[in-house]
Amino acid sequence: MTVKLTRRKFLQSATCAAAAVPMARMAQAEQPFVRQPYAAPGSFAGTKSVCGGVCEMCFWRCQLIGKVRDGKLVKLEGNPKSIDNGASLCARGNAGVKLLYDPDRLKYPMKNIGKRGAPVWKRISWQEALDECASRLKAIVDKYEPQGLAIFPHGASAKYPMNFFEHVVGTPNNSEASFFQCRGSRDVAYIQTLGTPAGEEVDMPNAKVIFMLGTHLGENVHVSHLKKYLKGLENGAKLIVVDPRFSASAAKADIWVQIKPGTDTAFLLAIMNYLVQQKKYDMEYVEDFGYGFEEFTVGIEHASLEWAANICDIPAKQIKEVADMLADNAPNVSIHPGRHSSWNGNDFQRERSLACLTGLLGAIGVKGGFVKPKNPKVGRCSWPKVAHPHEHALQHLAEKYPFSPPGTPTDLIRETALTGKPYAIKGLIVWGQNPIQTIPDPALTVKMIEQMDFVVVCDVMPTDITMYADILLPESCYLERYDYVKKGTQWDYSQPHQQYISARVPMVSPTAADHERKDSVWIVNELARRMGYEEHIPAKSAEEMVETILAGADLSLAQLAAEEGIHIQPGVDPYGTQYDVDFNNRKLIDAGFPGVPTYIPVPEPPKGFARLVYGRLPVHSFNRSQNNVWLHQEMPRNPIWINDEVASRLGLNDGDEINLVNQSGVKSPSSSILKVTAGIRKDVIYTAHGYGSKNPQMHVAAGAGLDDNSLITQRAVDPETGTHGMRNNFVRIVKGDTVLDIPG
Ligand SMILES: Nc1nc2c(c(=O)[nH]1)N[C@H]1C(S)=C(S)[C@@H](COP(=O)(O)OP(=O)(O)OC[C@H]3O[C@@H](n4cnc5c(=O)[nH]c(N)nc54)[C@H](O)[C@@H]3O)O[C@H]1N2
Ligand SMILES: Nc1nc2c(c(=O)[nH]1)N[C@H]1C(S)=C(S)[C@@H](COP(=O)(O)OP(=O)(O)OC[C@H]3O[C@@H](n4cnc5c(=O)[nH]c(N)nc54)[C@H](O)[C@@H]3O)O[C@H]1N2
Ligand code: SF4
Ligand SMILES: [Mo]
Repeated sequence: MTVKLTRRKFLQSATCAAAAVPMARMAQAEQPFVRQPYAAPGSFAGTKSVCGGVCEMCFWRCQLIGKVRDGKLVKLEGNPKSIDNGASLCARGNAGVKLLYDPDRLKYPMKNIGKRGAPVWKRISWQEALDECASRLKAIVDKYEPQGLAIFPHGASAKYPMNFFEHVVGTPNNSEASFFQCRGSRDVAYIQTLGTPAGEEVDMPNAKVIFMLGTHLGENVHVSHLKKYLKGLENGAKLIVVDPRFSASAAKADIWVQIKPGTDTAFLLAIMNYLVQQKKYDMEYVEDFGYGFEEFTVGIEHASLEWAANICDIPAKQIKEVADMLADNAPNVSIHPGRHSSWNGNDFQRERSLACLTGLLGAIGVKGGFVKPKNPKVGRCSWPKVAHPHEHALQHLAEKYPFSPPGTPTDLIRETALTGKPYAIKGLIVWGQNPIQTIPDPALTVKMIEQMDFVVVCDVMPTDITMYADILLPESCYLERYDYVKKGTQWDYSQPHQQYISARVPMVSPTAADHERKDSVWIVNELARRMGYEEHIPAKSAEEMVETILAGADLSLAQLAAEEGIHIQPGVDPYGTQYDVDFNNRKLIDAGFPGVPTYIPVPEPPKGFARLVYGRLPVHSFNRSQNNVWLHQEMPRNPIWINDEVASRLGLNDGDEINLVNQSGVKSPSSSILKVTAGIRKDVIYTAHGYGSKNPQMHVAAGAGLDDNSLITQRAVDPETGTHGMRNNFVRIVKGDTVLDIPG
């Protein structure tokens, strides 16, 4: 079956994955999407278009224009000048208006006069908030040295504070969710194999085959990336999707491999061994650019089709079919590197296998392959690096995880804080991250927080982490502030190559009578002054910071405004850059790890349990959009997917109210509804991340749906990178007071 889809049809099927599937059982099991009507936005007559905005409902940062009337934003649209997202925004991007005007948003600095976790808030002035933050943080640095502080940042506005605390104050304990709970193991594995981080740089519009392993594009929505994918399908690319679940992408696949979770590396090794044995790999590319190929072939020769079929619980002939389809269309194949790669704690090996497969097929620097475009150069505006003697801290990290992504593994920070060894961590700064819902083992995170002398949280919404702050700082949101520039290249290289530069500028005034929100540059500068670091301040304001970055590209905010918010310039031909492929990596061997990609088995579900797996919904961003009323109305609770045969044996029905309890007896604090479907393996239970806030101040989101993270109490730390595998947790179903075993 060749898939040809119009954009509308694709987006329909993206939100309702099984709609187009010729499987009677599947179609029966699907629940129609329930749409509740919401108030029509009214007329846009009399609005003024403001260009130059950049979305941050997720981190793809699409370029916006806003329709503004009487100083109020009434609608967001894609900037038609964009050569990235174009005039399109996703549902979440559109709903940014509702974040801006969410009545639950943080408005004033607040002090917790109750307990951490059970706060009683008292409104305080910025003066008081900053004085207290500065003196408490300074006291910790004086007593415990800079490594006595830890920062958990995420997002554009967190860069400035992160650099301040790392470069100037000197703490090495900095853990970004985007690395340690997301893409860290992918990027490091690609660096160790191809010498460059992966990005999601595959030329899907020009591919003959698109190969995706647990990447559920369509539910995972990044507008320009989705457009690339769609263009590839429209151009006739064949699609291979490896996923234990019938995802939005599996619904469009020519081959859907319903793999047993955690076994993907065995699958990839068997494909590569078959290609080598059958001499179906790109010998010329391997000869010219491969290193350690001999050892590699020996190291994977045990990986027969039957061996992998047995481990992965799929037919051997399907593995052969996949390998043949890749070889027959090489080198014009997109081996998608994935994005969220923290799965089971054997993730570095899987990502390295993906990179080796890319090299084996010669799918590098060619149409349809792994192609890294050159981004335009811009200037820098960062805190200067001030020398700090924290070698012992760094040594601790280097010894434990030699292939760690930038920053410090979250678990290492928690462990260090809880044991006080090799040093005490007594101050915590959280900026744009919600560790209670995004770091495995939330109870351990709470313990770490409890032993802190001081906790400051800067956020826009009262999400769960804010309940643990001593001082809570309200930041202006992405529609009210200047911050970092967005740069990139055109996504579809069938056009003349182009690059773009845009900057985030406010769509509406950041000040209003009903609140006192400030941007991160202002907040951090005020802190820096009070902590005695004034001389290092790199920019007086967020606006000045943006001007400095733009000046590096001979641009200015005025110039950008004159160019409708986006500067476009000729790009560099992205094809032709080839990368060496390290099939047998010496550095890994020297550090005591296998040089050749290796399958490491992961724990199996105990009898009566299924593996808990989670992913994205098109209408939510991580957990940050839970309280957004438009998005909430699209999907008020997260359906819990269960196999239809399992459901029928347990007497469960679609729409049943259920809960989950995990292997350690931890039950989710709030319940959700069951989705009975043939589109999931019997040994897996799946739900979407980003529900079930416990903060009563989130009037839309509190208690709505089930929080996947509450059940992720067992973490699997990737031995090479220190990133956090989160899918080695196992659950049973709770209906009423009865706990139901999952039949084997
Ligand atoms: N709408 C929306 N889009 C987003 C985001 C968002 O919050 N909302 N977040 C963005 C971010 S930061 C990220 S990192 C990405 C995340 O999106 P992706 O990187 O695409 O996906 P994951 O969340 O890792 O994976 C979910 C898929 O993996 C499958 N899966 C689970 N276990 C296994 C396994 O062992 N093997 C295989 N082969 N598949 C498995 C699941 O069934 C599911 O379909 O999405 C991005 N896009
Ligand atoms: N259980 C589980 N854990 C996960 C994942 C999962 O699927 N399941 N996914 C992982 C992945 S791929 C990722 S990328 C991470 C994401 O992890 P996080 O970064 O923790 O998640 P977000 O939902 O982006 O929200 C973080 C916080 O930022 C706040 N925020 C939003 N905008 C702003 C702003 O402008 N300024 C400030 N100061 N704060 C703001 C939000 O209100 C929220 O409290 O989670 C990872 N952890
Ligand atoms: S993909 Fe959607 S949420 Fe993410 S930046 Fe683009 S419009 Fe915003
Ligand atoms: Mo992510």
